[in-house]
Amino acid sequence: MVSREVSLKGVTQRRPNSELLSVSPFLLPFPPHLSTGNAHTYNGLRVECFNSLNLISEIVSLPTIPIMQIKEIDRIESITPEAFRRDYYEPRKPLIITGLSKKWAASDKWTWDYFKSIVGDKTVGVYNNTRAGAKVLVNGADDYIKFGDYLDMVQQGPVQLRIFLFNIFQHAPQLVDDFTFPDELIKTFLKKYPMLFVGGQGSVAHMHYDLDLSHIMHTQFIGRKKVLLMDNSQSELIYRMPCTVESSASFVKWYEKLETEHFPALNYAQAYTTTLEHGDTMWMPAGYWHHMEYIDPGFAMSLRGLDDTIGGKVNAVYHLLGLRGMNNLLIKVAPEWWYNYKRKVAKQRAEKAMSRFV
Ligand SMILES: O=C(O)CCC(=O)C(=O)O
Repeated sequence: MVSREVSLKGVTQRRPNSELLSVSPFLLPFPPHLSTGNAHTYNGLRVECFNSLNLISEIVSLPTIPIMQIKEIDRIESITPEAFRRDYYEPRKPLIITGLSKKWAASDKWTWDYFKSIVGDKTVGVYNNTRAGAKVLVNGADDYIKFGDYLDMVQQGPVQLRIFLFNIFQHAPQLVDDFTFPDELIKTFLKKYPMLFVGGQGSVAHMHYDLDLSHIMHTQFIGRKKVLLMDNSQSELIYRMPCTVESSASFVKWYEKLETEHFPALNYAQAYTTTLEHGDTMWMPAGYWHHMEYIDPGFAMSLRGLDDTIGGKVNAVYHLLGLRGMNNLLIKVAPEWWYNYKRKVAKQRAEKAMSRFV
């Protein structure tokens, strides 16, 4: 276990590195923008340098300012359906199941070369890292290229291009024999819609939640991906823009610096994090916000399950038909006005939500 010595309120302890991120936000009174350049690293230095600020704040009685609470997502090798339902599904809490995909043929069989050999000639939409501007329609691709050419490109070096919601299984139905739906955990899987996500090193899926509000089992096959998740109840604190599933704040490299100068309500939000690695399956409850950064080139598959509550289903229909339609219509007819209006309303709502804490 990799660990470092950390010094908190005069007490020095040795703590595993894996704990430092989850420990530090609860203990530190200062938000990231008051930090030194070493804050938001994973190496424990952040804890140490804030310790002196803690001490100063105690001596001169500075007010305590919260910072975003970020916890590591629970990890488990396997779980019974009863425990999953009780501890994760019902409370809507994310989980990483490390053993679920181990018995799948896909675990070893799905490689870059294998995908290229079976669907390399199909044309796919690719998405760059630029966040949607005033005139960009929801889910509009930035370019179209052959899947095989894209796979060659991402293996050669950092490429900030992603493939998003690719139904590779329509082109190569034999792939569905390489895995099994974990029906014992979720009973409502949409079996026709397993989806592939691919990204080059450095590519980013910006903070959003999924329009269809489905529960997701997201299995990472190749490469590591850094994830930040938040329950939908955090929407106002993270500047959700009206008629969208997007935040007006950027979370790019959030682990180095959060944009709290411009988006102070982020300090009051609660989040979960992990780094997904080969074989990890992440359970992400319906409506969860997610932001993902590709540390390495990699790919993952999402299995989607309908929310089994009536409210969830109605909300999904509203999101897919009403909300997306309205957003796209306003992007077409009044792009600049709508772009600014969405941001203004997100800010007003965040300030109101933040005022409940202060
Ligand atoms: O892994 C990715 O590229 C994005 C995943 C995602 O947004 C999703 O599963 O909804």
